[in-house]
Amino acid sequence: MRFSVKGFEIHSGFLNIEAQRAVLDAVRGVVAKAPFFRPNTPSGKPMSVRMSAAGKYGWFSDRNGYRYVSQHPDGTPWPAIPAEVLEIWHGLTGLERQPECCLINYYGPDAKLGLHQDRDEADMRWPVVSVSLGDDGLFRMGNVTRGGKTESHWLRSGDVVVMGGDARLAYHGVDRIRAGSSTLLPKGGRLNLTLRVVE
Ligand code: MD6
Ligand code: FE
Repeated sequence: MRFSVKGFEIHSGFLNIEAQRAVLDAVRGVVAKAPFFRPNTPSGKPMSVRMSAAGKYGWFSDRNGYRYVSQHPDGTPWPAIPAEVLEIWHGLTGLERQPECCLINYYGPDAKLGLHQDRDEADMRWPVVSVSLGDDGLFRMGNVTRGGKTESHWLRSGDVVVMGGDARLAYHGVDRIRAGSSTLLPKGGRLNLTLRVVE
């Protein structure tokens, strides 16, 4: 089922359980080489979400601000974006252009992600595609400027969101997860992959 909330295109149940497991296995392969870390916000507080990445660039944050970097904090290049994940990008966007970053976010039971814009990329005409696995996450969608009305939707395992067009610079965030709502991840929690063209 596909519908739109404030310009965010939500593909509910896009990945069936087998496809979710295949993507999860691929993500495990990435995280084995590029372990999760907790970035600090520019103000110096550790984020509650754990992060890793695949592709030419990963996303990073510390006292020097938010930015894309070509290496994991341990100094090694990021692993390649798995084919299973690229397939989702191409299947939904129809683009020939490949994403250069697959950011991997892991939410434990108490993790959340404040309202933000994705604006560290060079060209906002490219969409961002986001894949949810594991526990449900309450996704809040707002406007291209801070403030105003927001709408929330529970993203479930296998849901894919395309943020493009007028929604590309819309504020969004994850208020909370519903711990224990999915059995996909044996230890629970929520994984979110976001695919972006960076350059
Ligand atoms: C998340 N997602 O769902 C966080 N960004 O865990 C994002 O921040 C996001 O879902 C850009 C486009 C789609 C998203
Ligand atoms: Fe985002």
